[in-house]
Amino acid sequence: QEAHASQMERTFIAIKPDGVQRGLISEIISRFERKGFKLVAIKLVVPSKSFAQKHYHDLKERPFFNGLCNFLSFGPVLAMVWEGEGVIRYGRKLIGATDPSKSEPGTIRGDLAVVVGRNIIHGSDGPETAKDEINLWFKPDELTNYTCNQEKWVY
Ligand code: 3AN
Repeated sequence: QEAHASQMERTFIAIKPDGVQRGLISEIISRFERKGFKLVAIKLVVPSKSFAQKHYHDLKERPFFNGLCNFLSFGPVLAMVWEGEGVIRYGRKLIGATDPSKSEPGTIRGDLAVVVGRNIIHGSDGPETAKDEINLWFKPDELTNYTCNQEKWVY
């Protein structure tokens, strides 16, 4: 059991300005918490447009890139790092499909969002992007390391 404690997988999760302003922070955090994942970093930030462009650099050729970056930098974003076994892939599952009109009920987007341009949450799509996004949004000393008793009953 001890082996799990130090090198657990991490992912970057962000509640976008629409999710923050619609009052969905606690709803979204509670879904990750209840699953058994562990919050290791969190902060509320207003990204600049150039920061948003860095975050979404993979999408720079897409027609919606400019609107997407304006949207992300419109207001506070809740940036988080969550930790747990399989958290990258399962985090995506909790979030649901990119287009909320296609995401299943029971997922965050399926339950709480309607259109793709306002899909309330971001989650890293793989181990490399998780690493890059955590490094982009957080300084090393903003990431915590701790064990909590709850984990003894999750793993
Ligand atoms: P995901 O957020 O599910 O990883 P990506 O990486 O394909 O999906 O897209 C990143 C973001 O770009 C989405 N969260 C969404 O806000 C926006 N986006 C994706 N497709 C479209 C689209 N067709 N029109 C407008 N915005 C889009």
